[in-house]
Amino acid sequence: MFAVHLLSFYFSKLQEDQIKKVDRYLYAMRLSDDQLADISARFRQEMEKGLSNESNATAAVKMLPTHVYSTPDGSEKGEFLALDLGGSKFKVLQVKVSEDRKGKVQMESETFPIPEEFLNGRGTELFEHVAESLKSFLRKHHINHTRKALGFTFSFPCAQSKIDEGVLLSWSKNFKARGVQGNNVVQLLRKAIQKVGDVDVDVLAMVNDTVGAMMTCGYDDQNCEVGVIIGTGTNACYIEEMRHIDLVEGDEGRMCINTEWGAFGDDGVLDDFITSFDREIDAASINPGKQLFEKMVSGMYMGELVRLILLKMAKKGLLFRGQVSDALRTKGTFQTKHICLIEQYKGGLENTKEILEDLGLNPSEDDCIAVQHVCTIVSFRSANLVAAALAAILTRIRENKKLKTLRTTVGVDGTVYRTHPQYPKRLHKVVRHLVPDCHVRFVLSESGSAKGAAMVTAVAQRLASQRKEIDDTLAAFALSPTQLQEVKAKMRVELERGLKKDSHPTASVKMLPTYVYRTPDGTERGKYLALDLGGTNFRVLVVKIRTGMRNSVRMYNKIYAIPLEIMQGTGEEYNMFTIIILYKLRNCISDFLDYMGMKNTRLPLGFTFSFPCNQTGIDKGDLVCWTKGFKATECEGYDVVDMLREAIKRRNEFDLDIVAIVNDTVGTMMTCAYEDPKCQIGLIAGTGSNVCYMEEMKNIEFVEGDEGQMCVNTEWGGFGANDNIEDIRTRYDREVDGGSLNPGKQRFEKMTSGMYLGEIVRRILIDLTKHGLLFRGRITERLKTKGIFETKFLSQIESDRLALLQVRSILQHLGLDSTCDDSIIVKEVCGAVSRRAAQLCGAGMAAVVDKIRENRGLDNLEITVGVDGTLYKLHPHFSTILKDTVRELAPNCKVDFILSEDGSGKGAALITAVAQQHYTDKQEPH
Ligand code: 0WK
Ligand code: 0WK
Ligand code: BGC
Ligand code: BGC
Repeated sequence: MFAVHLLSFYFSKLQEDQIKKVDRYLYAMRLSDDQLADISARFRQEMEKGLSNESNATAAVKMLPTHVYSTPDGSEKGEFLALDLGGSKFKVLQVKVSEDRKGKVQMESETFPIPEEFLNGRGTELFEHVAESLKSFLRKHHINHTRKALGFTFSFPCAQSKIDEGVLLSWSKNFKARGVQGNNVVQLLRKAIQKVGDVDVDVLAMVNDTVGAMMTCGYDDQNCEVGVIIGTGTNACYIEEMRHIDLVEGDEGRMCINTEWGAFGDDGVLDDFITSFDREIDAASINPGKQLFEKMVSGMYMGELVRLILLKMAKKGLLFRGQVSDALRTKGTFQTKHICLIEQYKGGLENTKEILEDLGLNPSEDDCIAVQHVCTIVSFRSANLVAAALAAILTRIRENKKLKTLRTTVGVDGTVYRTHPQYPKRLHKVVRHLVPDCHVRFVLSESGSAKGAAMVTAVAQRLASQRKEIDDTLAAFALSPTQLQEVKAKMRVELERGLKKDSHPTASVKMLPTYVYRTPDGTERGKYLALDLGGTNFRVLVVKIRTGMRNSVRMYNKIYAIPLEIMQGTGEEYNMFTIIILYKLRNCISDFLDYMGMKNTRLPLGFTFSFPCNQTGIDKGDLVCWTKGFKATECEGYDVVDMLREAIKRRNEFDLDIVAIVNDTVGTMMTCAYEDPKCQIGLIAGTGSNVCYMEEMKNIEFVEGDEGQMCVNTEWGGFGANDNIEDIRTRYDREVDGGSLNPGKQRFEKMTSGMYLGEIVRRILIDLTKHGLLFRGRITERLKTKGIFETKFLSQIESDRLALLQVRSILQHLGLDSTCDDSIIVKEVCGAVSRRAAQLCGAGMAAVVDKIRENRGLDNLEITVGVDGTLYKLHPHFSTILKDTVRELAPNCKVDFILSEDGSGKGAALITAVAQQHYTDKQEPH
């Protein structure tokens, strides 16, 4: 017994010496806790560099967005194909994910070789080899009968702007096929599959193997938010907060980041830890200066590191009595699998002896102990370095979550971690030592990353089908240039029909005469009262005009809201005007005249009345029909001016001289023409939608006289009443029309104006929610509430400056609990609806300006449009899209748009002034 103790003491002493010898020789590879903490801190900084916009381009650790937003949530299901390329084995797999988690995931896989010539040959050949392997797998497993979704695990650094795209930044490990770097590998794969033919698959997602590993482990452990590969290469991914990922838009939620930590140190930050052996490895590699961290850690290089160390120590006589063999001099003869054998507790030394003899060496016992320790130092350094980098990631997650203690799971894969006898234990130990405030569960990814790739593909498939449903829904709102041309042509036909004597009465675009024969010429002057009814607000104004054009108009106004019950008053005759006017107008005017000390002056009044009126004179107009939110009974068909006069007379508190009734488009045109004489068109894109323009009297067949011009109020809101735009009206338009105060009427208006756009959006959102595409499929009472989605929300939601977060708060405010994806979809729906509205107005306007151009027999027309209305004013894109559409559809017209700063009240006053002049001129015989 004593002898045994003596022997083992003698032996351990021996061992000790060898170990010390190696420790001295490789002291640079033995990293202390402080050094590891330092490396961890450096990696932390590299992560931040990679995440920030400013420094990403020069960052060594690229922190690549993966467009994977969450780990599996159990809703994944279906049959998928997966390709796993880039690790030590190239695999093709079929993955069946059953609905109920209990059913687990069935997988069939086959490993295919990658001949050397494809690793270094032309990229297209490599991908054709992959496609051929896929084809033979499908044949062998009789899977080729239905189109299958495919997830592609591609274990190299790729820049991804979406889940099914990946531009290879640089090859690593032993791959360097030509013509791939800088290209979209998903496209290369799709092309190769097409070329090979007879492979019916949809490549829906591309993931890095770290992401695959994380998702695979995440399927069984929801806490898994980190994926680590320690195999041929090494890398890690983790779930980061979107607000920290500058490269991707949006601050909401989280996304998985592929760190590509293999490149840590490529910018020199690890130089003080890189030994001469590492430099040698790097210099002899296919990508010198690149992937320095990987070359200190991963399986492709660990064996070679040991060989170089043994070779050097042998040459220094520290090993094998200075004997060196050809095999030991030859690159790649000593592999990482040898290290795994050598470091086995049981039989490690025997394995060492055998392996060294296979390398043509004749090792002594000491040599074997020394070689075993060299392997330990090399593999231990690898585990330490991985632990240091992983500790940085774990600390970041803990801080992102503002937690004292983090509980999380790390999914791991790779042959080094799988096959090295001590590696996992060492890694776990050092990690827990470096970050004691992180309780980490390490899970080995049993089935490789394919399962994870299938999960990502399942989510991508769900998102893709959702995307398709949303695209199909919104496709109806995407008008093609041809369709817009047709709308322009049809609008032109209706303009003509409205002007023609025989078709005017039945025309859908009413083309109402306004008895305004010219735009202002600067001779107007005087003091006028103006009323402005029909837009968002009711305004009463006093306008002072001094002769001369620029800045010679003074205005004072007060704004009043019109209560709904008045807008849609029912019961005894004339009640609407009576109440509103008397109270509002009287109070305002008397209050104003008091303020101005002009109590008993009788001022001429211009009345902007923004509804279709059949005028027979400047101060005579029968209301054709209410539009927008108005529906007061007993008014349609009656002369509006008479009704107003009647209402005022009833109270007899003050007297008004109503000289003109004006449509808001005309008021707007006049207001703007006062600034720009080329302004001959008035456009309202507000609660309602309408346009007026100066038409040649000779074309207005139902009004006496062929000389000069008259402004025509087109009332294009009625366009479509004769079903000529049913081809572009969607079912949402019909629903909104059906739910409106005037079904069947104002169809064009209901596709273009502020009163209705929000409602169209709401109905689309309901539909998408019904299909489970939004708001988790829950249709809340709020969402069912008509009119809650006011058009102003479109303008806010579509503002570029608004982050998704703010979109969410608007939806929150509407009582719609939404996710980040929901906000993106809502923003898209708003965009589709408002874009169509602007395009339709553009097409209508193109018809008007081209008509004016032809009226004047011009090849080219220069003209200005005066515009008003909250939609045009407040919506971030409406005006631009409208202008672009006019430019495209009426290329021979140079059309300027000027905003009416002062509203149509000023225009009404100018018209009143012109009307008065006209009137007095008629009185005084020249
Ligand atoms: C198995 C995974 C694969 C990954 C590989 C890494 O399925 O995606 O690339 O692990 O380990 P390696 O094979 O390089 O040792
Ligand atoms: C302001 C004008 C008014 C017009 C309104 C239209 O002064 O006459 O009706 O614009 O815009 P809305 O208020 O309907 O958005
Ligand atoms: C690649 C990574 C990959 C890792 C593990 C590295 O060489 O750059 O994308 O995740 O190997 O396979
Ligand atoms: C009315 C027009 C008005 C337009 C803009 C439409 O509903 O019919 O007269 O110009 O709204 O306010």
